[in-house]
Amino acid sequence: AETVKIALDPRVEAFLAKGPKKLFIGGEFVESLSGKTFETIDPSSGEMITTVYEADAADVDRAVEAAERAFHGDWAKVSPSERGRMLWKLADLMEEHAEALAQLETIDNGKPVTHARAADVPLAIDHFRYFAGWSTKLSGEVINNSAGRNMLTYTRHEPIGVVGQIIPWNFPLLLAAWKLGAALATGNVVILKSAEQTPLSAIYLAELIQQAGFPEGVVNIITGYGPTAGAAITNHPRIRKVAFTGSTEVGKLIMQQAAGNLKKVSLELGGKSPNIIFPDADFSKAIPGALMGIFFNQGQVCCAGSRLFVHKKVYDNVLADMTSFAAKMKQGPGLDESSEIGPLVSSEQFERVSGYLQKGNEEGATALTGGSPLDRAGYFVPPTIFADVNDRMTIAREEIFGPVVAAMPFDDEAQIADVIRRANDTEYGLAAGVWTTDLRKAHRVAHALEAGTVWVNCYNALDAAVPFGGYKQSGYGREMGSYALDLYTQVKAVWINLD
Ligand code: TXE
Repeated sequence: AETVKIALDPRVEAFLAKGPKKLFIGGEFVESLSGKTFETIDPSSGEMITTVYEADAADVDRAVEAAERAFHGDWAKVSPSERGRMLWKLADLMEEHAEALAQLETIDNGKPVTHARAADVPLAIDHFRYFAGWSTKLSGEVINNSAGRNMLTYTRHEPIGVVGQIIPWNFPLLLAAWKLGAALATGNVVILKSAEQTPLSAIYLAELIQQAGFPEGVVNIITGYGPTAGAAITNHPRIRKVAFTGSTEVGKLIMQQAAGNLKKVSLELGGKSPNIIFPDADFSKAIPGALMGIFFNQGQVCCAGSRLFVHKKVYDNVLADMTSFAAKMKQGPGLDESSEIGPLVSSEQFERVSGYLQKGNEEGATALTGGSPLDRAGYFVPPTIFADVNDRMTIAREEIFGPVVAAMPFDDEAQIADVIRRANDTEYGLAAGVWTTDLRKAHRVAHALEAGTVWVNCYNALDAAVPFGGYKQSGYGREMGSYALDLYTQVKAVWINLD
């Protein structure tokens, strides 16, 4: 395939030229104590981009020291309004560096640069601005209690202290923003570990954090692997909270590790989200919506609409339209501005998703388009639509985390109970989609679906002001919106006897 890659932003070139990339601890860029490094790979070619220092438990200890010093020292002296200004300043700096951030995200993760420019970077900037505003709006309550008439009781919403944050590779910059925004607005200090597949944009962000004026040690960003650096965060007794986004499997490990020191835990995990198209849908919206719902970010989206339920009256037409569109999507390196879909993030993810394609074929599903990985350099799996899927097949039950949709007809006349039962027949509960022009049906289905987000006549819509998180094994807690403040504050009741 012919590709025309864009010229690299000089800031990206300069950034990549000075490797290995360092950890950001106590306001400085430092080598890991072990001196070990690892490679980060360009998924469009399989070639090394640069090397990065590998943190482990000793580096986490060092970050905890720096964070505690900041929490009890300089950060405690910063007023809420100054905190807000620093977050806003960070957003301004990100805007100045938007193109560099977008390109780095594409180089490391593989996603089309047009998407990184239109979604990842502006959403991350917005997120910091939204939470900058919350810095000055935190308050407790004064409570009239019955214990005594001359008793004054009030609550304070205080920061937790040192918080650990562990993020995955699908939206490296945006998820760093989701984690940092709420934690900093509420006055915490942070140790954030990026994913080993995609460390670069978080390190670049650390340079901007340094310029934004946060006192040293307030934000510490480390790069390294899960079982070493990640586990050192969850096991650390002086890190009082861990926020994690990643697989349900590792989410369970995080809870087990955190149980030993009872740190607070919030988890945003996997999904197998149903997307339901009723026969009265506006298909000019539903079809592109269903396609974007599964193919955006190469399907590496926790809330991807990976189980597509289409009413049997319209099933053949909807699938035919989706197939002709998917078959024409231009797939190529993310740095080619004409690419509509890029490679998967890593060789592991490529193997995992290829395994599911094979499983789908073996279990009797029919690939209307795609169905086998591409034979070319890089980790390319084509957009795949499986028809003839039933509810028990592996591809209908397990999170694939690739551009693979399992399409299933449903057959309700007036009743919607059956498709709701099937949609809810999963251990996951992150998101769901409903396409209908019947207002009553839309609300009834939205209420009945067991999911933390329900989109009606849209999909993958996200905003810093709207809570996001999972039912069932898709996680605990809600990020974004005012709900995220609860994840990073603890409530103190103060009693004053006025007698
Ligand atoms: O995720 P991991 P992986 C799902 C998706 C994907 C599968 C595997 O189905 O195919 O997970 O992806 C850190 N203690 N999602 O293996 O391992 C790790 O270093 C502490 C859904 O890449 O969960 C990284 O920073 N930390 C998801 C982060 O956890 C540990 C996004 C996520 O990696 C650790 C990504 C440990 N023992 C994958 N082990 C979503 N919800 O969006 C790993 N980590």
